Amino acid sequence: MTDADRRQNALEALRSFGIELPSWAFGNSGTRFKVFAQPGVPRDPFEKISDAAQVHRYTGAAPRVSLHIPWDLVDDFGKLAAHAADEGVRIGAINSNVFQDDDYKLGSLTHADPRVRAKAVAHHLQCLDVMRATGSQDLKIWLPDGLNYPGQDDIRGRQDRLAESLQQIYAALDPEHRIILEYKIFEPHFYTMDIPDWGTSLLHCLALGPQAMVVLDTGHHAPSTNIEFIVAQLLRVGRLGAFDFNSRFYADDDLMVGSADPFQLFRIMYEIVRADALRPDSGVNFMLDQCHNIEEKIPAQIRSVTNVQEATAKALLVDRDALHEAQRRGDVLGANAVLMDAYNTDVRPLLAELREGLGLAPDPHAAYAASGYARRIATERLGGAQAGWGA
Ligand code: LRH
Ligand code: MN
Ligand code: MN
Repeated sequence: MTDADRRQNALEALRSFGIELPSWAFGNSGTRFKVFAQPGVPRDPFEKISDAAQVHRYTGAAPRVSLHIPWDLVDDFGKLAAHAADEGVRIGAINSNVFQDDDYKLGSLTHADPRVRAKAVAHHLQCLDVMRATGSQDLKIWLPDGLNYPGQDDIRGRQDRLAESLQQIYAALDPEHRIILEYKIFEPHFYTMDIPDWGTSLLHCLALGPQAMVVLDTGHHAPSTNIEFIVAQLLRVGRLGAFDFNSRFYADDDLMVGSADPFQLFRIMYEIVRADALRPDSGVNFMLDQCHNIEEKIPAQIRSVTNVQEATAKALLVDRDALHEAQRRGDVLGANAVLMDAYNTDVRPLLAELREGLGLAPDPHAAYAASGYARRIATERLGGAQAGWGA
């Protein structure tokens, strides 16, 4: 295959590549020290979707928005889905939330008290109803459950209770639904989480059945974990359901994806391309899970989408024949050079061409800035809502 063919193939693959945006990225957020309010932030889920639609309008690559329940609770989810359609986007994954209720202090799906477990299961069944009303197919579960002290509760007993609770939720899925199960090494608990790693998530998914898949949040590992290895491994067994993309320097920083370590993002996307998992029907949902505490939210989401597109374009440009040949020969330096050649390619002209082919402006950042939308929402919206975080 020639360079020109690879370029054409990359354009083709990128045309149908979509990244899902988190509704909570558009509200005010912060750390436990301070939430900095921004002018024009959305006052309700309808306005969050309108803002997310701006990102799609200028990138052509962000067609879905994830919701978080109850942060995005509305009376009529059919109306919310219709609003999304009017704005040119769709509702994506529905995130459950069992981390802001006193009852869940010692656990939710793992809690020792069957009454609390039943309440947590019921919340997930409510999320399934939201999925039915919005046409969403993914129930995304991240649990805050865990322990702060050795001996606080029985580690193994909690796994058994978790398996049983998950089974109850799984039994309520419609045939087109999936559970996507997220893991996290620590926080809010510090001794152990009940789903601390991909192995634990995978074991629960395997026990549940084919409609359960693992979610990999790039900020949820120990420093220096080789994330692309996990990606390759989960793809091998067909259980990588989704990403929560973001960047981190220290812990679960939720910074813009590709800002801290664009090379890592490229290595992850190379494993995706290698497994032919970029296709919209591959079963991998490429989502963002980020907060923009000090930067403008819509431009930050546009930046995140373009960062993912750049890493993906580079991954698509890898000369895989040459790489395979060098690997076969045992040519260590040659193989590494093939990968680095692709990484060091400036793909911005390719992405400008992609956008022009879609009838978009070549530079989405400039196009959004010139649109006047930020000024309009700042005057039209007063008293913007807080994102779920950082109260
Ligand atoms: C937990 C998490 C999970 C939540 C989101 C707001 O740290 O990554 O995905 O739903 O943050
Ligand atoms: Mn996440
Ligand atoms: Mn997180």
